[in-house]
Amino acid sequence: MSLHTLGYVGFNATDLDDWRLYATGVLGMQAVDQTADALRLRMDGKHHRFAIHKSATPGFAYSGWDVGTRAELERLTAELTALGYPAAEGTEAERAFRRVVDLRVFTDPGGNRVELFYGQLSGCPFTPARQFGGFKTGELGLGHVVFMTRSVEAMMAFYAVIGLKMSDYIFIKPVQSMAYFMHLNARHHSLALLGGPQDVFHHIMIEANSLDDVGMANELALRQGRTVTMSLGKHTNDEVVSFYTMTPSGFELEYGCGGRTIDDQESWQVVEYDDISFWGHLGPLRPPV
Ligand code: MBD
Ligand code: FE
Repeated sequence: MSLHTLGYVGFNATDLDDWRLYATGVLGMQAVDQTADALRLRMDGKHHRFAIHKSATPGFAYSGWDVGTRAELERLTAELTALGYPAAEGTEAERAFRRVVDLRVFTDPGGNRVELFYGQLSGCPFTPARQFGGFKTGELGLGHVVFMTRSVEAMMAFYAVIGLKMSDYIFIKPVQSMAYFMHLNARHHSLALLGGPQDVFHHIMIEANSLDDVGMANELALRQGRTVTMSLGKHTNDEVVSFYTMTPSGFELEYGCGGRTIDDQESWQVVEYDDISFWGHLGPLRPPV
């Protein structure tokens, strides 16, 4: 299996101070630095995993995929270019801000900015803002991103080039649409696609090492007055116990623990589930009544 991982993400927001309060006070992240333009947040020994950019239009900005080496960056760039997805070179300012050796910038079929990179600065001391047992990252990457899209087939073909393979499907009855879960390392899914009427970012998931930290984050979210969009629950496919809150960027963040891994790609069976959760996760995808 490839060692490609979801390495960093960028989001837009009108209020960086609110994002810092949320990330440090609820999620357990460390604020690395904040300027008038951007807030960078650390989750582990990587320089930062989240960058929040000041913008009048809040929402998703980019996903950054660590492809390991310059040779792999060149190979994937050639393959995507041949498929009709031309690359832009990352600028010197982008390399410096992201603390990577090099990056290429693409646009996926849904119109989302995608960055492939290698050489993210690591070995940085992680000092969370509160007592916290850390995030599950490393060879699993930082978590998963989920897009709603009108172009499921084209999106799957694009991300397949980067190495994403099908894990399983869930037909989500309340919204009458299929969700596709894909992996590119042992994390059950680093990307999911939800068929739907528009191309829009749905949620990002990050994984704590312990259930206590998920329970604590749930309490702190409520104490901070954050909107819990899906209650605590356990997913069927990846077995993650999680809850969802609305971020200051206007999309949801799933905060979980206990995800199963795909350790043997050869023997993995792709199956379809008929519900997203064994229990809980009451909200739009699992209506309480
Ligand atoms: C997930 O991570 C998820 O967000 C949903 C909706 C279903 C299964 C796993
Ligand atoms: Fe999720």
